Amino acid sequence: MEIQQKNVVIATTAAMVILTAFGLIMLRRRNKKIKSSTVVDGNTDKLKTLVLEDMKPPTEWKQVGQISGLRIYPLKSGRQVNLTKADTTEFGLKEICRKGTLPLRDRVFVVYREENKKFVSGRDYSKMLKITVNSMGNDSVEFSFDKERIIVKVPQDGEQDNIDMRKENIRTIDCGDELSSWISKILLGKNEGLRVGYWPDVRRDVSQVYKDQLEVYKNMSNEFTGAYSDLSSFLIVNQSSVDDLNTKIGDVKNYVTVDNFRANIIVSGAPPYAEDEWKWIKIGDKAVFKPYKPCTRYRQFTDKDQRRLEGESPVMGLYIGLYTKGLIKLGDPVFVGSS
Ligand SMILES: *[C@@H]1O[C@H](CO)[C@@H](O)[C@H](O)[C@H]1NC(C)=O
Ligand SMILES: *[C@@H]1O[C@H](CO)[C@@H](O)[C@H](O)[C@H]1NC(C)=O
Ligand SMILES: *[C@@H]1O[C@H](CO)[C@@H](O)[C@H](O)[C@H]1NC(C)=O
Ligand SMILES: *[C@H]1O[C@H](CO)[C@@H](O)[C@H](O)[C@H]1NC(C)=O
Repeated sequence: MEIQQKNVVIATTAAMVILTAFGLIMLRRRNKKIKSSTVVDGNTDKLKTLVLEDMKPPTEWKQVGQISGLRIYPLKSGRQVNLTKADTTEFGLKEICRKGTLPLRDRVFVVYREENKKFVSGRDYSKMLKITVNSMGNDSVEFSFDKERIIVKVPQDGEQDNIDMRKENIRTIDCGDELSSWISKILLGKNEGLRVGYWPDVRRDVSQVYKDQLEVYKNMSNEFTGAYSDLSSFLIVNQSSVDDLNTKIGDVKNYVTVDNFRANIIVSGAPPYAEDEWKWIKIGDKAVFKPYKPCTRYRQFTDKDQRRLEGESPVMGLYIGLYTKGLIKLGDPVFVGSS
């Protein structure tokens, strides 16, 4: 989802940043669950982000609802794929499929402009929302739009490029001329201009470019970034919050659905906006997630630091990062805990 970025880095906070980074380095490491890849360095321009070892999940949980939807968007801004069960990975949800079939993952394909490497989204070309990606065998995917389709081999390695995604430069592997010309024809009506990139499984680094966010959202971490998702590997939305929003919208013609938020996990049976209070989330009997930031849309902030950062952007849903892996499926109980 779009995060409205406000540049609020203030020179006078520099000393605080250094102190905070120092304090975090001093924090005791514990509870090693998933190996950290966060690099700590002496560069004061970068904020050291929390690592999983620094976090401690609760031991007691309370059920607040159950999973009513699981979605991935293999192409950023493309059509959603509904799943009934999914694997949780450090970069987001992954399809569980037959052996020998390439599992689809969340937002691993991205479209960008050839000339300046800037990514494009459904805001630029609404047709993107109807582009479907299907897995074809063990190493290929099919892209389709209406009756147009193309099958391409997913690049395993190959030359990496940097694409420009808002404040970040993110690495990508080009998917080749054929797909480039196919997508350019669909979206631009000509043979070239756009390229498609594939995720090379590298961890993004938000410690410098999103320093403003990190200063306010203390539980945000490099390890919670996804592939080409906006900021987070997982977005969870409570169905009842969407229902509640619709009662405020009033006019049925303008009703929104949970699909408008392009979330990965949809929870039913929780009170409206209860996500705000969720410090930790467990799904099923194993997967544990750390919520760290509201997704800004549709509701206003009361906290003054959040307000300074997000402006008047309303909230719907929560960005959460993976702490303990586990399979999750429709109907699984959702628990919250605090610590
Ligand atoms: C996914 O499920 C939702 C309902 O939960 C439905 O509206 C939508 O059409 C489905 N999408 C696809 C691509 O099957
Ligand atoms: C896909 O399967 C073919 C044989 O069907 C095999 O030669 C190839 O190595 C496999 N590729 C991957 C990426 O597993
Ligand atoms: C970070 O998480 C802890 C619980 O693990 C919570 O008490 C704290 O309020 C969170 N901090 C922020 C800024 O959200
Ligand atoms: C959202 O929270 C309310 C309050 O518990 C709950 O009644 C509702 O079931 C939740 N909705 C979802 C989708 O979990």
